Amino acid sequence: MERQPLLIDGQQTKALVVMLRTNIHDQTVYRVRLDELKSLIESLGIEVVGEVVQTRFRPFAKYHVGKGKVDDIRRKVRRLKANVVIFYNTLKSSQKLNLMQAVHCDVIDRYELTLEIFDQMASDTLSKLQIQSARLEKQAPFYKLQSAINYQYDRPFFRAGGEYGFHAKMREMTRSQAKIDEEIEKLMEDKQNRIWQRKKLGFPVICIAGFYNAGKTRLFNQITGDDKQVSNRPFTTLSSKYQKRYIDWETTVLFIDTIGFMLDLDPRLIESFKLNLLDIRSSDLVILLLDVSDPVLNLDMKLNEGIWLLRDIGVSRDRIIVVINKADMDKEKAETIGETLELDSYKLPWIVVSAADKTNVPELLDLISARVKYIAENPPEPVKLSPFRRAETSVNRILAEYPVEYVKRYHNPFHALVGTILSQNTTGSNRESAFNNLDRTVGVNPYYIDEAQESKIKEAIRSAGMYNQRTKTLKAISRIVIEKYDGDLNPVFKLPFNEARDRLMELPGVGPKTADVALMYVANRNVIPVDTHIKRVSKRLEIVPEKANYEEIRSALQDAATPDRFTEVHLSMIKFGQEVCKARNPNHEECPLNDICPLYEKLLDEQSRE
Ligand SMILES: Nc1nc2c(ncn2[C@@H]2O[C@H](COP(=O)(O)OP(=O)(O)OP(=O)(O)O)[C@@H](O)[C@H]2O)c(=O)[nH]1
Ligand code: SF4
Ligand SMILES: [Mg+2]
Repeated sequence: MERQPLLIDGQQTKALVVMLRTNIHDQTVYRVRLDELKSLIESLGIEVVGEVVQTRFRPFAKYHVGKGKVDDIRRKVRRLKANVVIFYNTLKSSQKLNLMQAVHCDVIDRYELTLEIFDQMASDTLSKLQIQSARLEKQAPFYKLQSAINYQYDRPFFRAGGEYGFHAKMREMTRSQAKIDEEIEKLMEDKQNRIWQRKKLGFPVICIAGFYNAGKTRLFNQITGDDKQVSNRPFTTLSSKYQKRYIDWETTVLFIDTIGFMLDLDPRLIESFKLNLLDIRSSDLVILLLDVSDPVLNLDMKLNEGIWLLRDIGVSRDRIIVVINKADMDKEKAETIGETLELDSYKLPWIVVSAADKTNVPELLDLISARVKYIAENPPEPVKLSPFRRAETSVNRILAEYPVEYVKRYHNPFHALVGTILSQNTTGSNRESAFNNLDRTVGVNPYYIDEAQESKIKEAIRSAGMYNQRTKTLKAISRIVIEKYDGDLNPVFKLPFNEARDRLMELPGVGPKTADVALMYVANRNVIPVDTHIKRVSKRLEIVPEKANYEEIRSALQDAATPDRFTEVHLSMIKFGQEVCKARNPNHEECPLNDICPLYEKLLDEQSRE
């Protein structure tokens, strides 16, 4: 399908591309990257009218490129009648704004361009929401800056419109961002559960991954008999597709077709599309698909970047099969490509196929079947360390080293709430004795607590500390539970997870942790509640950034474990935090995670410098 040209103010969009080449010795690779950018731009129907490349090992603060280059860009924009400047490099909001003022036209970077392509290709709700969220996140600082200097520039990328009321726009953006993130959260949970359900079926999962346009979907269709959309436009597939296929009497596998990679993949895109990447990570085997018709230099870069990307996502080398596709397009090159790329030296199984005329497709299936059997007998070591995998490695080790036997503590929702409220900032045994006293002398029931004298409750829960405040909270909760829920919280616990959580958090003294703990214990909901130990451990191990909030920690940990182990993760991490990674005097030397702990590494560094 031909792309209709994109229009700005009724004129066809003409782009000037700009790159700051930071490796002064690089004479060829930057060309491949720039050409890829151009073909991405052209896929949107935009004409590329010229390019500007500057070589400098570090970007300039004001415009990313130097002032002289900016003059050059402005002159070229005027002469070539360009109406958008597209940077290969990622721009800061201030740089984008300075550039727009200096060159008098729209300026975007490759990240925004990719989001524009994704936006046009997205057909399912989750992809659309993920793109909207990524866009808003990128635009917010820009609008803030624009608003701050009261500069009225009325044309965000490709969307001409009337005057922008910046403050109204900011408010609207913040509101929609929160709403979108909430919807994504719901869909993510759904999808994660489906991944887990699929795993439980027990079929080996084979994911077809690789760069956009390599022919992943065409191969997927060829193998499974499906009819998913294939096209030569980049990123035709944004959300994963699944299909079972019988290979031989011993092997039935589930194939997954996924989102394509691009060179220099921006980590923010990885973050936005982490659910698709979860599909890749949770697969037993990953096909890294390449297109033989690409120039050899591109193929070589894609092969190496592909292996690294898979490693970052968490796929060990033993799980990778390299498949070179489109053999029908250049048979001669296809025959020698193994040698040209020195594929044997990678020590990965590889094969050349054609999804179009089925060349070697049966052989590929045989290879898959053999690898599935091999991996079943020789399960590969999990990938050692990468930022993407830190969470998973840490969680797995903590689970292995600090097992906790799960004893279902509460069966009754109200008991769970009261127990959790009593447990805040106190030890397990103090909580237990306060709870038992309360049950014996008053009764852990909203009606009894509502009627009881405050002094009686205080006396009963004294051992947990903060008894004045806690008594008030328990009384207030009991009243609401009686008035709003006729004394019975059971129906609330049967609501969909997010709704149940919202209802519980409306109760006084109930924050996300208390709600999550209650939902986990009573309703067996798949959630990892984050307490103070888990928060500390997650930050020290850099599973999350220092400023991460409750939701970010919960989400990072839940991504790192399968839902059947969420409760264990919660309990084991607390045990690890209490026994080893303590708030004061953590036992770094004895810690089984010290080889992957950034905090420990920093401490050792400091010691060696002293
Ligand atoms: N000649 C030839 N063309 C192929 C072959 N496999 C795929 N193609 C073509 O390559 C283009 C991209 O194919 P897709 O299957 O959509 O590629 P993809 O990897 O799924 O791409 P994205 O979903 O965008 O990441 C289409 O025009 C296909 O018809 C092949 O074996 N031979
Ligand atoms: S090395 Fe120290 S800081 Fe790091 S996880 Fe272990 S105990 Fe905690
Ligand atoms: Mg596809």
